[in-house]
Amino acid sequence: MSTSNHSRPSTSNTSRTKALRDLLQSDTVEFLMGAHDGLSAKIVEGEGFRGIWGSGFSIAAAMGVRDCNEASWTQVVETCEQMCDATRVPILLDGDTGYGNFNNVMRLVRKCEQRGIAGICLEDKLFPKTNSFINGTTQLLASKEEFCGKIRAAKDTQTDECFSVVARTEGFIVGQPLSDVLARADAYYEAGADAILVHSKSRTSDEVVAFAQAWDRPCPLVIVPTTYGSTPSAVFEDAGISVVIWANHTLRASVNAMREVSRRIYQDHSIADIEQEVAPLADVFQLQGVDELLDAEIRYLPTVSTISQKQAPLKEFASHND
Ligand code: SPV
Ligand code: MG
Repeated sequence: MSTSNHSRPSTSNTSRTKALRDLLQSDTVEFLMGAHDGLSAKIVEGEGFRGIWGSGFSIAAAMGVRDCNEASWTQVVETCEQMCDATRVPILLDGDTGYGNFNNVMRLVRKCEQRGIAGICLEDKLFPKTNSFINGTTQLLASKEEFCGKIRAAKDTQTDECFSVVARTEGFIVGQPLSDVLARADAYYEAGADAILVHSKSRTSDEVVAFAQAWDRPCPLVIVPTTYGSTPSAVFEDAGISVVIWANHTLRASVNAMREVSRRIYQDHSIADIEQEVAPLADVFQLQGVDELLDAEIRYLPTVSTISQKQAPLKEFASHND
């Protein structure tokens, strides 16, 4: 066993689950930022976010597929594991419907715990789900009873007591009235949910604020204000919302950036004018942790002369960044 004290500090799974639970139960409003791969997760963490939303929509889009369970659950969990490996903050995985019935949920929770994922959000639609903003009127909800079984199965399966199960109701998405949405959330709380995510596709925050005002259970509320993003966060805080998820903005920012750079290089047949506008290689090396490798080379390679030709360019670019 190595006695080195130079190794990268790690964050144990337990401290991440505790960190997510603390965010959910915080007295002030907290924010999770969506990410879809190791790089975006690292960038989100680097900008100060204390937790990450493993967005199903964004992970699917990054794979070039629809947010309709076209990506398999193992692909999603593997992607989320890469995000965990790249960061130390907790990740709440968007687990959609749990990819099947209660039994699939149980296996999903086991795998999430094994991979260092701090919590999972399950939604009360039918598998295969469709993104909430696609043709919502044709979307079907699971029965309250069936979904409660999934929540109970998830809670009974987790081995880390701080692993969080967030129950997401899509009642407003399919046009249910407030009373029905509240009844669903109430049942999910009784089934053991650690928080309720109440989703809405309204252009205003009225639905979720009305929900929050009527919610009298000691159970945190989570929202995803993608369509009502112009609402100031103070409104959410005043309404008693615990966690706000900015779900998909890293993915959408990357779409614009990749399209623009591809368009210009295609038109110009040159990269000359673009160089100053893209991230320097040294920046990417830093995000990849090349410094750590250079440090390890000094400790583990017998002599500098043994550094392979393949590794040498990394050193060169890294030092140009100084
Ligand atoms: C996601 O990010 O995958 C979500 C949030 O579920 S939303 O797309 O806004 O429904
Ligand atoms: Mg989703």
